[in-house]
Amino acid sequence: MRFDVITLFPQQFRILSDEGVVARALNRGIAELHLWNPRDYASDPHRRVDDRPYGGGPGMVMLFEPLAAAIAAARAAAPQAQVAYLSPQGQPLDQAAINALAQAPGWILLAGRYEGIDERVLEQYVDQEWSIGDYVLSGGELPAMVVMDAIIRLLPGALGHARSACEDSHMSGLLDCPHFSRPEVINGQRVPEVLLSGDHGAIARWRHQQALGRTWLRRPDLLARTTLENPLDKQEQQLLRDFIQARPGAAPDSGEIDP
Ligand code: 9D3
Repeated sequence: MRFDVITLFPQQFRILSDEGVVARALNRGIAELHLWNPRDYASDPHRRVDDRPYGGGPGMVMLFEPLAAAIAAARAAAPQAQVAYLSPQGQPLDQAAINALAQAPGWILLAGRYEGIDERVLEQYVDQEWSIGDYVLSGGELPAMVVMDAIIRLLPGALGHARSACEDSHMSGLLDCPHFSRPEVINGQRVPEVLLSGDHGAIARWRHQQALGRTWLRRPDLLARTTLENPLDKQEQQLLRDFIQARPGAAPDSGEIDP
């Protein structure tokens, strides 16, 4: 998959290519990253990329012309790609959205700075608008990197072991179970006995029960949505009942009770 990123801060993307899963995928040719700086497309002698907003107010707005020229250059190099603008006003992404985005041949990602971009860029060039959550960041670069990381790790061959991506927390719609490694005892805290039993059936049931129980406790919203699409079978219902019964007083964090 090919990514073309429009950014005033192309150096920030070295975080992706320096080390880790994404860096390996880039080196193996599983994904490609191309960076386009609107400043290189600014036509005036001062290479301006921002100006004051019409109507007044604080902050600056990214100018139409350098952005449009950078997007046009990226489009010519990646004609199959759609343009996505990272913005707090965008569609909030979740794992289901990322899974769908991973099917595209490529994306042109527009990372904004300042207060935002001239609205006419959106009207003329942008196909999709994405947010990574309801909190305020100082630009679209980190969101672009977050989205690329989430997509690239799904691409065939990006992870060492093929199983890990689809067994992930959120892929199943449930939170992950707890994990333990050596040593068996740390400051008096023992590894749960079942994990040392060698009984693979019992271990799988315990992990599934922990995933169900932790999702019920911490993310009842997630459990409700997941079970709406894919209801718990009899065995899963029993695992969750046993988890809840083993913890007197436990209730979902939100305190939500079904009406
Ligand atoms: C504090 C400035 N805000 C005006 C009241 C508007 C604003 C403009 C630009 C807020 C944030 C940003 C920069 N953020 C992004 O470019 C961004 C973002 C985010 O801040 N949160 C979640 N997802 C995203 S995607 C891009």
